[in-house]
Amino acid sequence: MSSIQPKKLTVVGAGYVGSTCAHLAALKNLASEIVLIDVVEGRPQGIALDMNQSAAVEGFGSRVVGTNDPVDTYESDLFIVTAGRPRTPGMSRSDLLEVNGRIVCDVAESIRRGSPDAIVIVVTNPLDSMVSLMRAKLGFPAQRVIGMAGVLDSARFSWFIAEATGAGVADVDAMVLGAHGDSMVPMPQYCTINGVQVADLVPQDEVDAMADRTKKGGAEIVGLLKTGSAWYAPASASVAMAESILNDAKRLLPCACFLNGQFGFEGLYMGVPAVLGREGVERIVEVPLRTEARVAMQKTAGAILDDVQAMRDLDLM
Ligand code: A3D
Repeated sequence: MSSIQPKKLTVVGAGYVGSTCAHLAALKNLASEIVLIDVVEGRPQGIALDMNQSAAVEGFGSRVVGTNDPVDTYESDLFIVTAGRPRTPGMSRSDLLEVNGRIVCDVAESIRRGSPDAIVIVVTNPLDSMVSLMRAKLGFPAQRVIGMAGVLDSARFSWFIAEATGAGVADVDAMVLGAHGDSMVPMPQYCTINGVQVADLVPQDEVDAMADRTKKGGAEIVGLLKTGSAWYAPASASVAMAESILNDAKRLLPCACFLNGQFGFEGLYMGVPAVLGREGVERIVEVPLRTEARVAMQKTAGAILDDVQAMRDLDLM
């Protein structure tokens, strides 16, 4: 087991995604103190007690603190924000804009007040607009406010590729860029199995079908669960980003980053490959895009800007 760092990680929202994030982070000894905060009284405290009792079996050294008081989150190094409603069948992520937008505004206020140097990973949907809103409310440098989506969407694509090819999923690398929604942009050109292009192993129509299933990957799970959305893979993806930041591992991961001219876009958050380290987004990597992907990135930017406009119309930002 890795040694423990004297760091404070706060997970906001002790629901399915948040509590799974806190447990995964503890299992990985990611931070000496892991704070789990929720508005529901007793829930984060109960979950924290349960998790701390699992430490005796698992042997992790992180201490989990459950709370309803934002003061307990002060001076955190990193936040993973999962507070907000998930989708139910028939809902698009954008249907959550108003209710989750108000929650993100509240959460931003306590982060700004008590942890002005923190890095913030946003998970709450609709992801691209919620991360834009978080940044606007925090006023932090953009490299310290990042959205989680690309790691999850790429992991979903990887799983479908592994299933279709029979390859071990650990050997599969996939990449999905753009918005976290129907307009996301799977990048078959960057999908490989131990360096071998998936496009060289699988007919194009099968690759297209896997890319399409990836775009609908969240809705497929919502349809099966009926009462909420996915949480295991979303939590794994969020903790992978947190791990790269807290351990300064400088992993190249697709995440929602603020673009300042990269890929030809200015002033919006979008899923792009980025190096994550102790400073947050340390570099955005402008991989070459084929014409098809360029057109898809334009379309995805349009969808993101529509949601940002909807937030302005709601007076959220
Ligand atoms: P759920 O299990 O309902 O948990 C949400 C928790 O947030 C609940 O316990 C609420 O009490 C809590 N909460 C509400 N307001 C606040 C607040 N102001 N401060 C602290 N806690 C609060 O949902 P979930 O865990 O399944 O999903 C959480 C969010 O993540 C939803 O918006 C999902 O849509 C989103 N999500 C995003 C992805 C992405 O890939 C971006 C994947 C999965 C889920």
